[in-house]
Amino acid sequence: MSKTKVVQWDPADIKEELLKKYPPKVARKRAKQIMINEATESEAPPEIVANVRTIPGIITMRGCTYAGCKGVIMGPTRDIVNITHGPIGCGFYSWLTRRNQTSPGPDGENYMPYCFSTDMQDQDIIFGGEKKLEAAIQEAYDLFHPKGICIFSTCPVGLIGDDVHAVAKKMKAKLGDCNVFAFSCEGYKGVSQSAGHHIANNQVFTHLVGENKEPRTEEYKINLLGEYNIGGDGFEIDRILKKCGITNIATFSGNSTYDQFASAQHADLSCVMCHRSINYVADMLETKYGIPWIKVNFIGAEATAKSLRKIGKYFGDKKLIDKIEAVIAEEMPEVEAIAKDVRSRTEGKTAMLFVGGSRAHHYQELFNEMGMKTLSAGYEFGHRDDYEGRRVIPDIKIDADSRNIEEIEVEADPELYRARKTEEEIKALEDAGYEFKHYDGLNPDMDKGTIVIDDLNQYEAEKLVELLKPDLFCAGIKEKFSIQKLGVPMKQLHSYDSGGPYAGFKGAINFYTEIDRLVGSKVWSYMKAPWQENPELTATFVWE
Ligand code: CFM
Repeated sequence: MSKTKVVQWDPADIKEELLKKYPPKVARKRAKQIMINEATESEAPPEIVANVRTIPGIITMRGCTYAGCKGVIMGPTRDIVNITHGPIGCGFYSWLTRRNQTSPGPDGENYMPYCFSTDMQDQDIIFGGEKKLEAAIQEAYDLFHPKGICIFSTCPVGLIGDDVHAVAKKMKAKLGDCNVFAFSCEGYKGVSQSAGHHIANNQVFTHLVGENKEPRTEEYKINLLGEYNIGGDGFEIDRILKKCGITNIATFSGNSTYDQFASAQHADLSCVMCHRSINYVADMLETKYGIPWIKVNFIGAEATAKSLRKIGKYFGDKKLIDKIEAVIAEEMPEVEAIAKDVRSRTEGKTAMLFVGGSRAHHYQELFNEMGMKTLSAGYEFGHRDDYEGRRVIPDIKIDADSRNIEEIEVEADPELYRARKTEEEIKALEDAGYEFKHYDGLNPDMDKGTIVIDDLNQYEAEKLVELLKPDLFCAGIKEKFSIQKLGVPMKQLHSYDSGGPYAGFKGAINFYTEIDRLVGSKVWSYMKAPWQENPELTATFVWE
């Protein structure tokens, strides 16, 4: 494929091209998920349809509810034994496939390298798997004596009706010193992994948060919500927080431990990185314990500085504010020098970003810092608020699929609720432009006339690349090689390929230098797909 951009496409034509091959009914549905960003200062961009079922037959980029619960939220916690209740495939294929890093800690309690599964067989499906699950919990306990054991339901478990919660309750009582609880996170439970996040949030909040009553005496205590330590991002953020004198009580859930979750109620502020996966916990912490939450972003050096200042402003203490400024002043010169050098080569280059439910938003910061333009972006499983901002939440229609997920009732705790700021203090901050519980979503990041696409699929991804020829495409492993075969470099923004961290100041430097190499490499222009060289497939028998 030639990389010269011969045609200047109109976004409406691109949309039409993407839809052209579909049968009319499919095209009508997809049209509502492909949005031309027309936001202006005065008017909001058009609505996008999101968090709805993928049309059968389409090769989606999405994962399942079990993946969102077991893999995304609970996966990065090292000292909880995670048992997959189901056939071996679900456990095996979700075993260490996400690059959430951990440090084993002084106690060395780390079960992440293990794969625990009840390995259900045909007879368990027919006669029920509860006994097998009970035995698996007992076996894990006897071997490791962990603080907690979590049970994750896979599709067949839901279909045959095993009562995983009753088993967990029974075993918790029997074992005495081990917190056992379960998740009804069957893969089919929602339209994507997003449902699994919600289910995980509810159970962790119900069974774990608040367990550790030991008071905490550190200064400037925060929770970092929605940071999963992919490629070591969380390590870099923790380095910066520590340098500023900020205490991170609990990360949900990168490099986390049982005790971090159990102590989260001691924080005075929740900082939300990935809004999609964890906003439920942020809200529940506020309702039950009185901890306010703010949106932060540690992807991008400027964004990191901004987020630190936001934390400083909340606590309003001169000592902290000065320290934060000193840290920014110390870290920024190196970042800026490298950004400037890289920018001389990356300025004006173009990218497309299709990742999960928050990174297509966060990473635009890093690309902006390099002078790169995002032509098209979208989420696999974002909801409308992740595109259009939280202001649309009251207008989001609850459908049967969302109703499938339990909404738990949370009330102010009669003993532990403590408003961290008085109403006047909150108001004074807000009057000065401070935003609590605020998130604008992805659309405002995008230039006018760019294309925002929800639940992009294999066909549309290739078509987009063919039409717009970006200098870089960012998505996941399923997309990687099909895009590279089109002669366009592809960066995985889920796993970071083998790179990272990309968060914080050191992460920004890593990202700039890697992307510079990727988009500047000549190798892609030599790329010829096999069918371009030999249009006709030929084959011989091995015995010939
Ligand atoms: Fe949040 Fe994530 Fe993401 Fe996500 Fe994910 Fe991930 Fe992601 Mo892959 S929690 S929504 S379910 S930031 S695993 S660390 S990279 S799709 S954009």
